[in-house]
Amino acid sequence: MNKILKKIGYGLAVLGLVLTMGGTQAFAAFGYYRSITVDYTKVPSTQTDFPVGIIGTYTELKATGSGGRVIDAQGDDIGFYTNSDCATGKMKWEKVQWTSTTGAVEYWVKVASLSGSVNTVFYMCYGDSGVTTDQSDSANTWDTNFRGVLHFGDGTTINTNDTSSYALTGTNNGVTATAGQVGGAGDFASDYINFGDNMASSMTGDFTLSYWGNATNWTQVFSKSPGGTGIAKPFDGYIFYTGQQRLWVGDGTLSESLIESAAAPTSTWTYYTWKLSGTSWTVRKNGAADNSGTLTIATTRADGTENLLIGHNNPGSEYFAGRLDEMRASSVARSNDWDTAAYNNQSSPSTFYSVGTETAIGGGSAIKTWNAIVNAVVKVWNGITRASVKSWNGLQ
Ligand SMILES: [Ca+2]
Ligand SMILES: [Ca+2]
Repeated sequence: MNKILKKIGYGLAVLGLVLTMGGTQAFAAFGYYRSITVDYTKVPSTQTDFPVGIIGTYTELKATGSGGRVIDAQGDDIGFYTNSDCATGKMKWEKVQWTSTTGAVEYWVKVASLSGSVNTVFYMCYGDSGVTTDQSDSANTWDTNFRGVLHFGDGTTINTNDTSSYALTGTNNGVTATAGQVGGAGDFASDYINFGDNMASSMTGDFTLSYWGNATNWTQVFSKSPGGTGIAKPFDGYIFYTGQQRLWVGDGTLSESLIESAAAPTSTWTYYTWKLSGTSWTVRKNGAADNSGTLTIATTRADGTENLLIGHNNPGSEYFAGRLDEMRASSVARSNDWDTAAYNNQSSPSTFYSVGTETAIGGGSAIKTWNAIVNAVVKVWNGITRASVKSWNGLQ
């Protein structure tokens, strides 16, 4: 009898422990998910470690006090997972914006393999009282070939810092927040951002520069050049006299330029990509080929001691007048297919991916979780069946 009582006592202790564990797991879990399905027809070929922009307004992502599902005051209980259990397959993402009252968000989620042949699915998970700290990981969202990533803030507050793993500080000289192509943009008049003598030492070989612009005067988008008659060290985005955008590069002795095929549009959001791959250089506009050429100077560029400026030259009086958004610098030549996928994502997020209806995860029941553990653990421990445990304590 004593032995049996001891066994029951021990069993109760174990069950108590299991109950505690089960309860903890059940309450610290996401309550809901919506699937994100990227349309493969918007991705010309499979891309690796591609940052997908999740940009839109989703009412479930409002705070609970505003009628949504998000519990944490900073929206930290919103996450992205490759599995619909919202517990395994945690992805890397950057949070640029979460507006508690509207559910307007801008996230960049790193997708290990974004397929060009079948739809890619992952999950936006939300509503977890157990998550109260920031789960984003901006530095690891962008692969290390990204040497600069600028989002320009949320449209209300300007942010001129780089969010890539290199985390460069951009000193703001008058650029203000405004609405962008993607979330917020920078509003430039006689303003600029100064990154100091940075970034370009890694960009003396192949590179890719991309940005959205909406301008009345595109004169000077970026510059790392002595200005005047000095050669670009290594690049200078200065407009041609007939109104086309023009990229200069210099190898330390000589410089050379590539010019877009037609004048830059006025006051229209336009996506530009400039890249160098060996002796081939290319300008792309809105995700499609625009102009290309063969570089005749040395394929290794020179990096001078000048400051890298956005919206201005150094020294000089030329300025970009308009809005700039989502600037990226990479120390590799990104493929044309990568560029087209990025354009498709940023120009029309809602057709690049679809969002599934809300699904509740696991019913949210602590007892359900506890019973699952009982079946797996206690049954094996002492031969007690699921039925007898249920009848023993009246739980269903
Ligand atoms: Ca928090
Ligand atoms: Ca932006």
